Amino acid sequence: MTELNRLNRKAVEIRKSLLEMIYEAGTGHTGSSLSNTDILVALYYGVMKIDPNNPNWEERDRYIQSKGHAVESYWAVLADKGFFPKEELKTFSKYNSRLIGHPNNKVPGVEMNTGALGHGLSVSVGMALSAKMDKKTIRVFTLMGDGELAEGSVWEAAMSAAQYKLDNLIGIIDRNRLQISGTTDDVMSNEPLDKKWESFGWHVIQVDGNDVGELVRVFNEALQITGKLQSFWLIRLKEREFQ
Ligand SMILES: Cc1ncc(C[n+]2csc(CCOP(=O)(O)OP(=O)(O)O)c2C)c(N)n1
Ligand SMILES: [Mg+2]
Repeated sequence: MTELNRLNRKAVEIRKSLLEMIYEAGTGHTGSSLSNTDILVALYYGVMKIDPNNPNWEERDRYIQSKGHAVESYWAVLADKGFFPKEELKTFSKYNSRLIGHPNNKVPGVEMNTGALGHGLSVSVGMALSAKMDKKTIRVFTLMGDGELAEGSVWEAAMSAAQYKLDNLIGIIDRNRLQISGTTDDVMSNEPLDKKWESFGWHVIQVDGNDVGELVRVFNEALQITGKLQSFWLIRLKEREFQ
């Protein structure tokens, strides 16, 4: 099996696993989790430096899921990587389970409690800055929703990332054009999205967020760029038609 087939197959397994969890629990964020499954697979199976046997390994890359509600794909990936037993996925959203409806750092592998949108990028800026100060090669990956960008704190963080020249921080936007109460265009349009980020000093790249192979390629390409003020990457879905 080629590497690409392996990753695509993994994405199907993760989707199956998260749908089973949601069915079993009778609750969950189905669309949001399916939306970022390929991004998670690319990061965890093709890009990030992590060690499930040593979740607190100091040199590990950091992943912050700022769009915390999409937790089911996250739990499925962490279990599959071996951060905790897969069997535990059956307890999702049940009484006394640590696999609650949003990421929390009682679960090995989770760096930050998220769910209240708009905070992930700020904390990521702090992590990336401290890695730089400690001269460590840690990379920080932050996944945001496009509806989440209505939170003003995201833009403060975007500005400070440029101020501190954080070329070890990669911001990812899951550009599915939907948020909880409608389309992003109707609720809080953020167009022109690429130009906004560019004007904040970020290097923007657009990629099909459901193409695992492309995602791995683009992440690795982004990571080659160091020492430049504008080595910031924004990943978003190519424009798609929604019926
Ligand atoms: C501060 C805050 N306000 C409101 C919510 C409620 N909420 C949960 S999901 C969501 C929509 C998120 O949309 P988006 O960021 O586009 O995520 P995705 O489409 O990937 O699910 C909202 C508003 C929240 N979690 N946090
Ligand atoms: Mg969205």
